[in-house]
Amino acid sequence: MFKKILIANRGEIAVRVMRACREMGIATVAVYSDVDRAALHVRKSDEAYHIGPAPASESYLRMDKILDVAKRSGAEAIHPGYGFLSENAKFAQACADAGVKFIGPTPHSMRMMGSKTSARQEMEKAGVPFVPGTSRGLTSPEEGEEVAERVGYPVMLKAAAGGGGKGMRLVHTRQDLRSALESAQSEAQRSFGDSEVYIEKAIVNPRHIEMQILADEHGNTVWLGERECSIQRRHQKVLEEAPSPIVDSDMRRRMGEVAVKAAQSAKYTNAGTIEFLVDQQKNFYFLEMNTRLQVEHPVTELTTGLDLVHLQIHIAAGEKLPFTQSDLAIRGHAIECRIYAEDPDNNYFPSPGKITVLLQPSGPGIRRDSGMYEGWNVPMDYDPLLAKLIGYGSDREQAIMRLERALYEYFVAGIKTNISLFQRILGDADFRAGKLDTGYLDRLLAKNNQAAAARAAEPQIEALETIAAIAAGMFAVLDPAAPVSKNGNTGGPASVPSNWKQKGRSEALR
Ligand code: MV4
Repeated sequence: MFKKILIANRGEIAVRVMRACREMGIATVAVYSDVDRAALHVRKSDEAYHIGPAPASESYLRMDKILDVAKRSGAEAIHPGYGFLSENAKFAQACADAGVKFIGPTPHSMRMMGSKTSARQEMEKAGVPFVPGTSRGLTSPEEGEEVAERVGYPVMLKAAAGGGGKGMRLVHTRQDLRSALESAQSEAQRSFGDSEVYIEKAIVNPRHIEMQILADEHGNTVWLGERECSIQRRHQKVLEEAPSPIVDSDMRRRMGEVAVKAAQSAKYTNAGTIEFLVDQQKNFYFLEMNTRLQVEHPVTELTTGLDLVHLQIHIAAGEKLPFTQSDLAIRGHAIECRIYAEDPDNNYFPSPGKITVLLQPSGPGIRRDSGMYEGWNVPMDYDPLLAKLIGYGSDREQAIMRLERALYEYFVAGIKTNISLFQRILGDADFRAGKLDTGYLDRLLAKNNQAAAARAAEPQIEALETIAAIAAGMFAVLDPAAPVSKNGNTGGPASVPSNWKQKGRSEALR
């Protein structure tokens, strides 16, 4: 087993990985940039090395600097976390060349799953269902038109080197296909240096459900249950839960077996996730594979009772999985809220700055994976994820109640956060009914914006009513022939001034 591990990341995930290391008696090495000198992951580590200025390109993405720290500190392994170099095959290879164990899959698996078309070709061979369409880039507009006729409109054009929604085009009719294909290819060339674009039938209002898998280096692969990740804003997940409200045990087993087949076709090792699109009839289609530990892994940990980071480290140390598929069971329900330093009243723009007061929730069923502390300066240079708040219960209702209670306890001053967004989501009828799809959050925010616009208009409406009432009162007084009801009202809107005002005025002016 390793004696020392370097965590090539920052924020909440670096703290999370360090916790697993400390529990295993493994020393930890942190790396940090100028703005992270006082960051929590630096404070929690046994050793810390400065690796450069704030920009990730000069610090957390600098493979040479990170490998140099591994050598100087004597770290035998590197955990990449998520983001940064976690899915960089060149980095995984550089670790292997330097004799440092990369805690994750091999460069081969990463490369195979990194290109959306090579991944689809592998799935085709493995018999894994993927969205009808091509598994290679289109070679001509005519080919695109032929496939679109076969699978049926609407279709989705996607960049092979893309991901996370970049380089995607939804096309509804044949007339629009050629121009959409040209613009998708030129955008792909500009954004990814690779103009390859393939075509799929568009799944309307899909759910995004992903399956966690775990594989050791001795050919054993298991599935650990699914996560519902449909609540996203601009392709960024906001709230995730396990299990999915619509997956029953039979569907779970089928998705799990497909995910294991996909992982085995890539000779995958360590923790990975197969993303599926699920249509309204609950058919599921391979979308892509994530070759890293994901932000939302805690909801799987809570519903399986496993520690995925412990298991990643044991696998990287060459050990066999300590269980088989039949040993595993899903129990209870977990929901994760991603707490971002963003201003919900200003289009969710990042809200960096000093955290002047921080009151954090705890209590029954609450897990908090946090990278912040009172007095810390949230930098503007990185993803604004501050912490993950996870509620666990014996069922979905209890998880929701506990999370609502915990959000009520959360108090962060000095910066803005999106905590209020979760209070809206958890209280929303569609959310409680499990009626989710990738458009859910856009619809909720539009609903809230309409309500906010109506509230904003209210003062004007009240002002207009008051003006109308005054005008009516003045008219009644100035025109004695106007009908006046017995209580002195002139029959105007309900907000007409009260009787005594009316009476007083009419006496005085007569
Ligand atoms: C799709 C799709 C519908 N039909 N492909 C978005 C990012 C990338 N992961 C794939 N995405 C989609 N691919 C077909 N054939 C809808 C989406 C999609 C989406 C997928 C998962 C999570 C959120 C999403 C938000 C918008 C669109």
